[in-house]
Amino acid sequence: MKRTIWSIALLIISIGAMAQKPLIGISTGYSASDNTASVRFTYVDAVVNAGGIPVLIPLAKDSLAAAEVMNKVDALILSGGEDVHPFFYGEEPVGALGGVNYERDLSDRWLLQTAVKLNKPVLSICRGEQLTNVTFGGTLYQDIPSQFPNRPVVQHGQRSSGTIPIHHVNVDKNSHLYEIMQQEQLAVNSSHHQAVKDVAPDFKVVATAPDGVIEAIEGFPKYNILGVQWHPEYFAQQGDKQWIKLFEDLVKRAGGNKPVIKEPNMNHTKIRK
Ligand SMILES: [Mn+2]
Repeated sequence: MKRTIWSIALLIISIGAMAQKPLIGISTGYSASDNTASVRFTYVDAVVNAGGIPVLIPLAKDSLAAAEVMNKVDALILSGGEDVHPFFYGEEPVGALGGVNYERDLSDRWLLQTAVKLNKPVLSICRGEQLTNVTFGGTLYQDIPSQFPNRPVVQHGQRSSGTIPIHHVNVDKNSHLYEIMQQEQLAVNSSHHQAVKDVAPDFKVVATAPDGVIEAIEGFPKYNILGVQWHPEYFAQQGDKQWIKLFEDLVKRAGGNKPVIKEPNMNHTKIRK
């Protein structure tokens, strides 16, 4: 009898703990030719390691579908992917523009706009960061190597595994990113050839690469959005305690608790020049 009472008590405590876990929506890639929605498991594991419940969001076919799903989740991660269509910032495509996915651009924009309307926090990553900047009125370099004014640029399209930090970024001490990471310099991975050019109104640049390429933007306090140009989920998937903080921050902004991290620290951020 005693054991039964204890089991019930533990179950209630467990459910109570589970209730603290927010639902973290993750935008997915969309392939019309393959008829698939997909996303790297790095995002999923990063959310789980940070104490959130990952929910994959397939392409929204209209703004209502985006609003319905955003109404159910507690936060949004805008994941990486194709180049943003230059029409969204009033430009014609340059020769070096990569593949674009207009339907996904629309879906991601609806998700983002609804997240803001519903005051749901956002972490946008790589293409997600670029799309965030464009959605709120900013512009992009369509292709860093051929358009960025300062030469030479560091390698932003790394040829190494995404689990290897390839260049540094300098972090603005007066930023939410610094509050999370507590480091003025971070070693990051880099898998992009586009970057923020003109930052959107009410957003500010909070990290730049040594060549001046913008690597992170924030919309606080007007927009509950942090956008990073690199891929922290690769490190967070492996249990890197430092980079999991970025996802724990999203979980916290979504109303959840800081989880207990059991995984080992992979020490990616210790690599320095
Ligand atoms: Mn980079």
